Amino acid sequence: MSAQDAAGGEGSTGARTPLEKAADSLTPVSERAASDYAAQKDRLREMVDRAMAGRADIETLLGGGSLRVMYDNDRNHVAFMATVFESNDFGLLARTLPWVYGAYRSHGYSDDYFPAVLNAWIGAVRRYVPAAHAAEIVPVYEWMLDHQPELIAAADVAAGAAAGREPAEQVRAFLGALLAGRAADCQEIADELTQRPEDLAGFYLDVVQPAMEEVGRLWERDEISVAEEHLASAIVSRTMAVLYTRLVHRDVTRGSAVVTAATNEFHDIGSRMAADLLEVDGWDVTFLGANTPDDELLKLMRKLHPDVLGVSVAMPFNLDHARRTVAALHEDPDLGGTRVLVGGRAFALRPESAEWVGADALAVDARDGARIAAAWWGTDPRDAAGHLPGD
Ligand code: B12
Repeated sequence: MSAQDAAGGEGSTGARTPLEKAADSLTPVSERAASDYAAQKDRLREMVDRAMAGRADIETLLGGGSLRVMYDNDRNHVAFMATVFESNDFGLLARTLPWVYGAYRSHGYSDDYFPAVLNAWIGAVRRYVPAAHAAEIVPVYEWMLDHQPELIAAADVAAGAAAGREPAEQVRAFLGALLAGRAADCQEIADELTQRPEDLAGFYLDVVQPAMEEVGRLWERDEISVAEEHLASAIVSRTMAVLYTRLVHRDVTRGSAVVTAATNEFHDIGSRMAADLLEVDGWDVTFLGANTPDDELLKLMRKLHPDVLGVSVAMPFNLDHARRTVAALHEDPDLGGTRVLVGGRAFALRPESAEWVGADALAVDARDGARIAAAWWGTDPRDAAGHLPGD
């Protein structure tokens, strides 16, 4: 199964949006222009930080938001745009921008912030990227400026669709306990729903994942704080650790896997689920958690020679890290036998990115990851609907 096949599957976000179609008009950027932009990332960001912080109207533009968060956003922006230019995937740009506009606006940023910051990026690109290559990059920023109304409308549509969803009863109960900081109640719900190792997938995918996605929507709408988001993540990690010791100790009946979040990727709950479900399914799993540096991962891979490497990417601006890891793996003759499985929110947004990263397959969720790995190993105990015995 190739990443291409998987891209058309369950995880696909469906038909192309009008913005994606509009982005077809953009001219691909040359490799040298993309690498000049990437090489100047820090300077570009510093100039934009300074230009924005120095504006007399900055408080109004940020709607009371902090400069610290704006600096983080600028760092994320330049990393993301470097990936867009390197991949020439303007569909990724068109898929991600409405989320960015929606999240910034619900955190109080004024609509005037976007043209202000985009013009600041154009100024920085003209200043630091050689003119011939700046001439390739600037039209992409101008395209964003020209599509302000469409971007704002798309952000509203996305927010409306998310607001219409009502979480299921168990998800509401788990989410309520998470946000109230009642770790013991979360554990009780988890214990009730997971009598056997086979129950883990259902609890992870049908309760924890939607609850965490709702946490994300609440944060995006500025209804909970970053601290509450951290609280929810911390309780989920503790709950999963208890379930792991109680349920995930099976004989190894398949190969070995290393599972990690990409470099700079701090979302590790999804990869942890993938690791647990592989282990339940008989794999010998080494789980590394968040933000594993590429070079250190490679060193460990050379020691372990796993059959499968699972890499998780939630943030589109970390796709290039995953790509570098996979490229380094493919260049190493000792690691020729390792197949790469990717998963995470970045690919749900843009399944085509799995191919760009160089993955052998894309998993739409953690259960799918175990199914793909089992198929690679050659013995898949699941029925035609993809369920494990007892699922
Ligand atoms: C908790 C959280 C955090 C925590 C993470 C803690 C932790 N230990 O993981 C912290 C606070 C660190 C964080 C930071 C950030 N976050 Co955050 N975060 C979330 C949140 C609320 C939940 C993530 C989660 O656990 N989801 C549940 C898991 C189970 O889902 P999943 O990751 O998709 O994994 C499933 C599948 O994708 C798959 N899978 C995933 N990986 C793999 C790997 C393999 C090998 C396989 C087989 C399968 C697989 O299996 C899983 C189960 O099915 C999401 C909301 C959301 N919709 O996910 C936002 C979210 C992802 N974050 C977001 C943002 C913006 C950020 C920050 C930039 C700012 C911030 N909020 O602080 C930083 C970026 C940090 C970085 N460099 O990575 C945005 C991203 C928007 C976008 N453009 O895509 C989101 C969507 C919130 C939102 N609605 O706006 N975040």
